[in-house]
Amino acid sequence: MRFAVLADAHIGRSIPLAIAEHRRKAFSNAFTKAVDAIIEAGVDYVFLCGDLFERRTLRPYLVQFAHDELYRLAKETEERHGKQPRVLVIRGNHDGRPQSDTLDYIKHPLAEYLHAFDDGEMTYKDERLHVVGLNYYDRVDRAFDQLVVPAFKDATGTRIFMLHGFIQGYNQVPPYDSSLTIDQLASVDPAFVFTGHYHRRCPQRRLPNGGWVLTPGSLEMYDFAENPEKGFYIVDTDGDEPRFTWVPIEPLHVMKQVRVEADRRREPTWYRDRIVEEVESFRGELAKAGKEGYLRVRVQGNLRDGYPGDIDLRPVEELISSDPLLLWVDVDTLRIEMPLLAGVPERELVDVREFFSAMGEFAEDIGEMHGRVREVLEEEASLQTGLLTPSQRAPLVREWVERFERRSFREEEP
Ligand SMILES: [Mn+2]
Repeated sequence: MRFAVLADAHIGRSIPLAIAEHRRKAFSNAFTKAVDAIIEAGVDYVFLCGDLFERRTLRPYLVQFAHDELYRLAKETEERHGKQPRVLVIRGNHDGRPQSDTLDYIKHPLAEYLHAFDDGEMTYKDERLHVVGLNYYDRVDRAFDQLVVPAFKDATGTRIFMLHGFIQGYNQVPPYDSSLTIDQLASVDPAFVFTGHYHRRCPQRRLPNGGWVLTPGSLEMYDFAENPEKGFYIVDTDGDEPRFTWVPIEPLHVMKQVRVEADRRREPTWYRDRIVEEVESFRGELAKAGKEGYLRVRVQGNLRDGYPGDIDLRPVEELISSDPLLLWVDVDTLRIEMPLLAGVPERELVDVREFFSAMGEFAEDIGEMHGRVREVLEEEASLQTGLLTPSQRAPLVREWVERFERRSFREEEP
């Protein structure tokens, strides 16, 4: 038998929204390439391990697209290889919930090649296979004990478990996420475990019972900072040992994340220059690859003066509008720390004399004293505390008292 094992096609994904059309195109393109390669390979079974779609509500043309591509897969496999492939699909967390399932859209009474697992009946059986398909559950460990273990009881034929969830010790499981262990998988004695949800490709791993676990990862770059190694697996089961063949799918665009990090406090212009350098170097990569692409620049460090908004990104915008390969640059300045004194810009916003104008002529005294104190603070204040010593402060206090004593604040008689 020959299998195609793929997952996380995320058809319709449009994040980042600034380049939504490019992103949707990339995911549709990846799915079409996968279907082309599956037709070429002439498989008996296709395992779609969840997140075929990006979300429950999609543009109708994308649902039609997925439906048509699966139909093409079945039809052309039969024409070219004389066999009817079976497409088995489980629901991922992006494909909706039990009562409102995107997979309903691709089901069709005449589409005999398609089997979408539902929550009531988790087993697909034919003369060769016993497949248990577990749709996405928040608590995959609990669902495994309650649903999967019984579904493998008395199974005959090649035992296959499909799930959309993490495997501890095989995928890098994010903290606090539910997962299954290698030993749990082995406990139902599967010949193969095919998984989605984890977006990075993992090479096949032998289970303690002698079976195999396999995570193909997503078909396209789901996010920045992801490894661009995308594709799916063909598995051949004839022979003593199964053979696993990786089929790469080149991402449509170059999608990359870089960091700009300051070693010490730096001017806004320093950050601007480093960011522009990164964008220029990325343009070089695009030109070399002959591909369009988008870049995220994560900026981190301390500002010597000014605000993150003072980092002038107009040169970056000019590069985007002048270079057709550069689709988008996202500069993330959230990790920039502002200078210590940047918290007091409002001092220029208030005119002290005007603020105290109700005090008549004394407002002029207050304004003068305010200016003097600020001058002294700027020249003499401690760098650590921002304060004056008592001896520096004393003459100012004396002068304040004198100015107060020269005036009486009783209201004048009408
Ligand atoms: Mn996914």
